[in-house]
Amino acid sequence: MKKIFIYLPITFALLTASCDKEEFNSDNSIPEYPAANIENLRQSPYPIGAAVNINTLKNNQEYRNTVIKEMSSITGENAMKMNTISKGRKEYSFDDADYLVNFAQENNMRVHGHTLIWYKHTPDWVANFSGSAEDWKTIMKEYIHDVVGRYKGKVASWDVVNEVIDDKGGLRDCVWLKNIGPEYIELAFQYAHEADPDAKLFYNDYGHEYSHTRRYTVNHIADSLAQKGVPIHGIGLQMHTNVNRSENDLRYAVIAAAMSKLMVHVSEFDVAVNPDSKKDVTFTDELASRQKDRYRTVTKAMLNIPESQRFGVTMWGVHDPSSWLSSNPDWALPFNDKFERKPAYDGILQGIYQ
Ligand code: 9MR
Repeated sequence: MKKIFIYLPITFALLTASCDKEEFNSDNSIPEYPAANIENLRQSPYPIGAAVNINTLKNNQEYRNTVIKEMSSITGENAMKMNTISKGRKEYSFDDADYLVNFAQENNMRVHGHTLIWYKHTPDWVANFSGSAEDWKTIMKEYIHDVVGRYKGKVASWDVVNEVIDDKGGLRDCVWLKNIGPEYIELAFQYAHEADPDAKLFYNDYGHEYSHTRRYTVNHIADSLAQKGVPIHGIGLQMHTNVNRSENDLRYAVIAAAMSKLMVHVSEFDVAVNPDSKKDVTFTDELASRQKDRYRTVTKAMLNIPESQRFGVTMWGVHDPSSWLSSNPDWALPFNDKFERKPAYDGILQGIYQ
Protein backbone atom coordinates (compact mmCIF):
# COMPACT_ATOMS: atom_id res chain seq x y z
CA MET A 1 0.00 0.00 0.00
CA LYS A 2 2.85 2.32 0.78
CA LYS A 3 4.76 2.14 -2.49
CA ILE A 4 2.35 4.18 -4.48
CA PHE A 5 4.98 6.48 -5.93
CA ILE A 6 6.97 4.41 -8.34
CA TYR A 7 10.46 5.32 -9.37
CA LEU A 8 10.50 5.78 -13.16
CA PRO A 9 13.88 5.01 -14.73
CA ILE A 10 13.23 6.99 -17.90
CA THR A 11 12.26 10.19 -16.15
CA PHE A 12 15.14 9.67 -13.81
CA ALA A 13 17.59 9.36 -16.71
CA LEU A 14 16.28 12.58 -18.24
CA LEU A 15 16.59 14.43 -14.98
CA THR A 16 20.12 13.20 -14.50
CA ALA A 17 21.13 14.17 -18.00
CA SER A 18 19.83 17.70 -17.68
CA CYS A 19 21.48 17.99 -14.29
CA ASP A 20 24.91 17.12 -15.65
CA LYS A 21 24.70 19.30 -18.72
CA GLU A 22 23.31 22.33 -16.92
CA GLU A 23 20.80 23.01 -19.67
CA PHE A 24 18.57 25.43 -17.79
CA ASN A 25 18.94 29.16 -17.96
CA SER A 26 22.06 29.60 -15.98
CA ASP A 27 24.64 32.31 -15.86
CA ASN A 28 27.52 31.46 -13.61
CA SER A 29 29.24 34.81 -13.76
CA ILE A 30 29.35 36.69 -10.50
CA PRO A 31 27.65 40.03 -11.01
CA GLU A 32 29.01 43.24 -9.65
CA TYR A 33 26.57 44.74 -7.19
CA PRO A 34 26.23 48.14 -5.66
CA ALA A 35 26.63 46.86 -2.10
CA ALA A 36 26.43 50.40 -0.76
CA ASN A 37 22.88 50.68 -2.08
CA ILE A 38 21.61 47.47 -0.51
CA GLU A 39 21.13 48.09 3.16
CA ASN A 40 19.58 44.79 4.12
CA LEU A 41 17.97 41.62 2.84
CA ARG A 42 14.51 43.16 3.09
CA GLN A 43 15.31 44.81 -0.22
CA SER A 44 15.53 41.45 -1.96
CA PRO A 45 13.34 40.96 -5.05
CA TYR A 46 11.67 38.00 -3.26
CA PRO A 47 11.15 37.41 0.47
CA ILE A 48 14.20 36.32 2.43
CA GLY A 49 13.66 35.20 5.98
CA ALA A 50 14.77 33.08 8.88
CA ALA A 51 13.56 30.50 11.33
CA VAL A 52 13.49 32.10 14.76
CA ASN A 53 13.72 30.81 18.27
CA ILE A 54 11.16 32.50 20.52
CA ASN A 55 13.29 32.57 23.69
CA THR A 56 16.22 34.08 21.84
CA LEU A 57 13.92 36.60 20.19
CA LYS A 58 12.66 37.64 23.63
CA ASN A 59 16.02 37.72 25.42
CA ASN A 60 18.72 38.69 22.93
CA GLN A 61 18.32 42.25 21.70
CA GLU A 62 20.96 41.95 18.95
CA TYR A 63 19.28 38.82 17.60
CA ARG A 64 15.94 40.59 17.65
CA ASN A 65 17.36 43.69 15.94
CA THR A 66 18.98 41.59 13.24
CA VAL A 67 15.71 39.81 12.51
CA ILE A 68 13.84 43.12 12.36
CA LYS A 69 16.43 44.75 10.14
CA GLU A 70 17.06 41.90 7.72
CA MET A 71 14.10 39.54 7.45
CA SER A 72 10.85 40.00 5.59
CA SER A 73 9.52 36.54 6.47
CA ILE A 74 9.83 34.44 9.62
CA THR A 75 9.15 30.85 10.55
CA GLY A 76 9.00 29.46 14.08
CA GLU A 77 11.88 27.00 14.40
CA ASN A 78 9.78 25.05 16.90
CA ALA A 79 6.92 27.36 17.94
CA MET A 80 4.28 25.87 15.66
CA LYS A 81 5.14 22.18 15.82
CA MET A 82 2.36 19.89 16.97
CA ASN A 83 4.05 18.88 20.19
CA THR A 84 4.61 22.56 21.08
CA ILE A 85 0.97 23.50 20.49
CA SER A 86 -1.08 20.40 21.24
CA LYS A 87 -1.25 19.31 24.89
CA GLY A 88 -4.33 17.09 24.61
CA ARG A 89 -7.40 16.81 22.45
CA LYS A 90 -8.67 20.41 22.07
CA GLU A 91 -6.06 21.56 24.63
CA TYR A 92 -3.56 24.01 23.27
CA SER A 93 -0.56 26.07 24.24
CA PHE A 94 -0.34 28.94 21.80
CA ASP A 95 2.08 31.14 23.75
CA ASP A 96 5.09 30.85 21.44
CA ALA A 97 3.01 30.79 18.27
CA ASP A 98 1.09 33.91 19.35
CA TYR A 99 4.35 35.66 20.21
CA LEU A 100 5.74 34.85 16.76
CA VAL A 101 2.66 36.12 14.96
CA ASN A 102 2.43 39.32 17.04
CA PHE A 103 6.13 40.04 16.55
CA ALA A 104 5.74 39.59 12.78
CA GLN A 105 2.72 41.88 12.65
CA GLU A 106 4.46 44.60 14.66
CA ASN A 107 7.40 44.46 12.29
CA ASN A 108 5.57 44.02 9.02
CA MET A 109 6.83 40.52 8.24
CA ARG A 110 5.25 37.50 6.65
CA VAL A 111 4.80 34.40 8.82
CA HIS A 112 5.29 30.95 7.37
CA GLY A 113 3.80 28.22 9.59
CA HIS A 114 5.96 25.14 10.23
CA THR A 115 4.52 22.48 10.43
CA LEU A 116 1.06 20.95 10.78
CA ILE A 117 1.68 17.23 10.21
CA TRP A 118 5.09 15.62 10.78
CA TYR A 119 6.03 12.06 11.67
CA LYS A 120 8.30 13.40 14.44
CA HIS A 121 7.33 14.89 17.79
CA THR A 122 3.83 13.53 17.80
CA PRO A 123 2.18 14.54 21.11
CA ASP A 124 1.73 11.61 23.51
CA TRP A 125 -2.03 11.84 23.45
CA VAL A 126 -1.99 11.41 19.65
CA ALA A 127 0.53 8.56 19.76
CA ASN A 128 -1.71 6.80 22.31
CA PHE A 129 -5.00 7.56 20.57
CA SER A 130 -7.04 4.61 19.45
CA GLY A 131 -9.99 4.75 17.11
CA SER A 132 -11.21 4.04 13.61
CA ALA A 133 -9.83 5.71 10.47
CA GLU A 134 -12.76 8.15 10.72
CA ASP A 135 -11.82 8.99 14.31
CA TRP A 136 -8.22 9.66 13.23
CA LYS A 137 -9.46 11.92 10.44
CA THR A 138 -11.57 13.76 12.98
CA ILE A 139 -8.67 14.48 15.36
CA MET A 140 -6.46 15.60 12.49
CA LYS A 141 -9.21 17.86 11.20
CA GLU A 142 -9.85 19.34 14.65
CA TYR A 143 -6.18 20.14 15.14
CA ILE A 144 -5.67 21.67 11.69
CA HIS A 145 -8.91 23.64 11.80
CA ASP A 146 -8.13 25.03 15.26
CA VAL A 147 -4.53 26.02 14.52
CA VAL A 148 -4.93 27.33 10.97
CA GLY A 149 -8.25 28.93 11.93
CA ARG A 150 -6.68 30.81 14.86
CA TYR A 151 -4.15 32.43 12.54
CA LYS A 152 -6.42 32.93 9.54
CA GLY A 153 -5.24 36.01 7.67
CA LYS A 154 -2.16 36.29 9.90
CA VAL A 155 -0.09 33.28 8.86
CA ALA A 156 0.41 33.56 5.12
CA SER A 157 1.43 29.98 4.45
CA TRP A 158 1.86 26.56 6.03
CA ASP A 159 4.02 23.51 5.70
CA VAL A 160 0.97 21.28 5.77
CA VAL A 161 2.97 18.07 5.69
CA ASN A 162 6.67 17.67 6.39
CA GLU A 163 9.03 14.85 5.38
CA VAL A 164 6.42 12.36 4.20
CA ILE A 165 8.74 10.12 2.16
CA ASP A 166 11.53 7.76 3.12
CA ASP A 167 14.83 7.44 1.25
CA LYS A 168 13.49 4.75 -1.10
CA GLY A 169 10.68 6.99 -2.29
CA GLY A 170 7.91 5.24 -0.34
CA LEU A 171 5.63 6.94 2.14
CA ARG A 172 7.25 7.21 5.54
CA ASP A 173 5.76 5.39 8.49
CA CYS A 174 3.79 7.61 10.83
CA VAL A 175 0.63 7.40 12.92
CA TRP A 176 -1.38 9.17 10.25
CA LEU A 177 -0.35 6.78 7.47
CA LYS A 178 -0.92 3.80 9.72
CA ASN A 179 -4.38 4.85 10.85
CA ILE A 180 -5.78 6.75 7.88
CA GLY A 181 -3.76 5.52 4.91
CA PRO A 182 -2.04 7.57 2.15
CA GLU A 183 -5.14 9.73 1.93
CA TYR A 184 -3.98 11.53 5.09
CA ILE A 185 -1.80 13.79 2.95
CA GLU A 186 -4.53 15.21 0.78
CA LEU A 187 -6.91 15.40 3.73
CA ALA A 188 -4.39 17.55 5.63
CA PHE A 189 -4.30 19.98 2.68
CA GLN A 190 -8.08 19.97 2.43
CA TYR A 191 -8.55 20.72 6.15
CA ALA A 192 -5.97 23.52 6.07
CA HIS A 193 -7.67 25.04 3.04
CA GLU A 194 -11.07 24.88 4.73
CA ALA A 195 -9.69 26.76 7.74
CA ASP A 196 -8.01 29.50 5.70
CA PRO A 197 -8.79 29.51 1.98
CA ASP A 198 -6.24 32.28 1.37
CA ALA A 199 -3.27 30.56 3.00
CA LYS A 200 -0.60 29.16 0.67
CA LEU A 201 -0.10 25.47 1.39
CA PHE A 202 3.20 23.62 1.02
CA TYR A 203 4.58 20.11 1.03
CA ASN A 204 7.98 20.43 2.71
CA ASP A 205 10.74 17.82 2.44
CA TYR A 206 14.50 17.39 2.10
CA GLY A 207 17.03 15.85 -0.26
CA HIS A 208 16.17 17.58 -3.55
CA GLU A 209 19.81 18.59 -3.94
CA TYR A 210 21.44 15.23 -3.25
CA SER A 211 19.04 12.41 -4.11
CA HIS A 212 17.46 11.80 -7.51
CA THR A 213 14.93 9.49 -5.87
CA ARG A 214 13.91 12.02 -3.23
CA ARG A 215 13.76 14.92 -5.69
CA TYR A 216 11.75 12.96 -8.21
CA THR A 217 9.34 11.59 -5.61
CA VAL A 218 8.70 14.88 -3.82
CA ASN A 219 8.07 16.70 -7.07
CA HIS A 220 5.91 13.86 -8.32
CA ILE A 221 3.76 13.81 -5.19
CA ALA A 222 3.30 17.59 -5.27
CA ASP A 223 2.45 17.51 -8.95
CA SER A 224 0.02 14.60 -8.55
CA LEU A 225 -1.79 16.33 -5.72
CA ALA A 226 -2.11 19.52 -7.76
CA GLN A 227 -3.36 17.59 -10.82
CA LYS A 228 -5.95 15.96 -8.62
CA GLY A 229 -7.28 19.32 -7.48
CA VAL A 230 -5.90 19.13 -3.95
CA PRO A 231 -5.28 22.68 -2.64
CA ILE A 232 -1.47 22.60 -2.70
CA HIS A 233 0.38 25.74 -3.73
CA GLY A 234 4.04 25.03 -3.28
CA ILE A 235 7.00 22.79 -2.65
CA GLY A 236 9.31 23.45 0.29
CA LEU A 237 12.93 22.47 -0.27
CA GLN A 238 14.59 22.32 3.13
CA MET A 239 18.09 22.59 1.64
CA HIS A 240 20.18 21.77 4.69
CA THR A 241 23.27 21.59 2.56
CA ASN A 242 27.03 21.89 2.96
CA VAL A 243 30.19 23.26 1.34
CA ASN A 244 30.93 19.98 -0.45
CA ARG A 245 27.69 19.93 -2.44
CA SER A 246 28.14 20.90 -6.09
CA GLU A 247 26.61 24.22 -7.01
CA ASN A 248 25.01 22.56 -10.01
CA ASP A 249 23.10 20.19 -7.69
CA LEU A 250 21.84 23.14 -5.65
CA ARG A 251 20.73 25.06 -8.71
CA TYR A 252 19.08 22.06 -10.25
CA ALA A 253 17.05 21.32 -7.11
CA VAL A 254 15.40 24.75 -7.37
CA ILE A 255 14.82 24.56 -11.12
CA ALA A 256 13.40 21.02 -10.99
CA ALA A 257 10.91 21.97 -8.27
CA ALA A 258 9.78 24.92 -10.39
CA MET A 259 8.97 22.58 -13.29
CA SER A 260 5.89 21.62 -11.26
CA LYS A 261 4.49 25.15 -11.81
CA LEU A 262 3.95 25.35 -8.05
CA MET A 263 5.63 27.96 -5.86
CA VAL A 264 9.12 27.17 -4.60
CA HIS A 265 10.20 27.86 -1.03
CA VAL A 266 13.78 27.15 -0.02
CA SER A 267 12.48 26.66 3.47
CA GLU A 268 15.32 25.67 5.84
CA PHE A 269 18.46 26.85 4.09
CA ASP A 270 21.84 26.53 5.75
CA VAL A 271 25.31 25.63 4.46
CA ALA A 272 27.27 23.48 6.88
CA VAL A 273 31.05 23.79 6.76
CA ASN A 274 31.65 20.75 8.96
CA PRO A 275 29.23 18.12 7.63
CA ASP A 276 31.21 15.26 9.17
CA SER A 277 31.03 16.83 12.64
CA LYS A 278 34.80 16.73 13.15
CA LYS A 279 35.73 18.13 16.52
CA ASP A 280 38.94 19.92 15.45
CA VAL A 281 37.53 22.03 12.61
CA THR A 282 37.95 25.81 12.50
CA PHE A 283 36.12 28.21 10.27
CA THR A 284 38.79 29.13 7.71
CA ASP A 285 38.66 31.74 4.94
CA GLU A 286 38.53 28.91 2.43
CA LEU A 287 35.43 27.40 4.06
CA ALA A 288 33.86 30.85 4.29
CA SER A 289 34.43 31.34 0.58
CA ARG A 290 32.94 27.97 -0.39
CA GLN A 291 29.97 28.70 1.85
CA LYS A 292 29.53 32.10 0.20
CA ASP A 293 29.44 30.46 -3.25
CA ARG A 294 26.59 28.18 -2.16
CA TYR A 295 24.56 31.00 -0.60
CA ARG A 296 24.97 32.88 -3.88
CA THR A 297 24.02 29.92 -6.05
CA VAL A 298 20.75 29.17 -4.27
CA THR A 299 19.58 32.76 -3.93
CA LYS A 300 20.42 33.33 -7.57
CA ALA A 301 18.68 30.17 -8.75
CA MET A 302 15.44 31.63 -7.39
CA LEU A 303 15.77 34.39 -9.98
CA ASN A 304 15.97 31.78 -12.75
CA ILE A 305 12.42 30.59 -12.09
CA PRO A 306 9.26 32.53 -12.96
CA GLU A 307 8.57 35.40 -10.58
CA SER A 308 5.14 34.07 -9.64
CA GLN A 309 6.79 30.89 -8.32
CA ARG A 310 9.35 32.60 -6.07
CA PHE A 311 7.88 32.17 -2.63
CA GLY A 312 11.20 32.92 -0.98
CA VAL A 313 14.26 31.68 0.84
CA THR A 314 14.17 31.02 4.58
CA MET A 315 17.41 30.37 6.45
CA TRP A 316 17.26 27.89 9.30
CA GLY A 317 18.36 30.31 11.98
CA VAL A 318 19.85 33.78 12.20
CA HIS A 319 23.43 33.68 13.46
CA ASP A 320 25.92 30.83 13.78
CA PRO A 321 25.51 30.06 17.50
CA SER A 322 21.71 29.84 17.20
CA SER A 323 21.87 27.20 14.45
CA TRP A 324 20.75 23.63 15.19
CA LEU A 325 24.21 22.64 13.85
CA SER A 326 26.34 24.87 16.08
CA SER A 327 27.44 22.21 18.54
CA ASN A 328 28.97 19.99 15.79
CA PRO A 329 30.72 22.55 15.70
CA ASP A 330 29.55 24.50 12.66
CA TRP A 331 29.16 27.99 11.26
CA ALA A 332 26.27 27.50 8.87
CA LEU A 333 24.50 30.88 8.70
CA PRO A 334 25.14 34.34 7.17
CA PHE A 335 25.74 36.15 10.51
CA ASN A 336 28.56 35.30 12.92
CA ASP A 337 28.46 35.15 16.72
CA LYS A 338 28.71 38.96 16.87
CA PHE A 339 25.89 39.38 14.36
CA GLU A 340 28.38 40.61 11.78
CA ARG A 341 27.73 39.83 8.13
CA LYS A 342 29.87 36.93 6.93
CA PRO A 343 31.04 36.34 3.34
CA ALA A 344 27.88 34.20 3.06
CA TYR A 345 25.86 37.40 3.40
CA ASP A 346 27.75 38.93 0.45
CA GLY A 347 27.00 35.73 -1.44
CA ILE A 348 23.29 36.34 -0.92
CA LEU A 349 23.61 39.93 -2.11
CA GLN A 350 25.43 38.75 -5.22
CA GLY A 351 22.75 36.12 -5.75
CA ILE A 352 19.81 38.50 -5.55
CA TYR A 353 21.36 41.36 -7.46
CA GLN A 354 21.26 40.87 -11.20
O1 9MR B 1 16.05 23.19 14.36
C1 9MR B 1 15.04 22.40 14.96
C2 9MR B 1 15.50 21.95 16.32
O2 9MR B 1 15.62 23.05 17.20
C3 9MR B 1 14.51 20.94 16.89
O3 9MR B 1 15.04 20.41 18.09
C4 9MR B 1 14.26 19.81 15.90
C5 9MR B 1 13.20 18.86 16.38
O4 9MR B 1 11.95 19.47 16.48
O5 9MR B 1 13.82 20.35 14.66
C6 9MR B 1 14.77 21.21 14.07
O6 9MR B 1 14.24 21.67 12.84
C7 9MR B 1 13.99 20.67 11.85
C8 9MR B 1 12.74 21.06 11.08
O7 9MR B 1 11.67 21.22 11.97
C9 9MR B 1 12.41 20.04 10.02
N1 9MR B 1 13.53 19.81 9.14
C10 9MR B 1 14.80 19.50 9.79
C11 9MR B 1 15.13 20.59 10.83
C12 9MR B 1 16.50 20.33 11.45
O8 9MR B 1 16.50 19.14 12.16
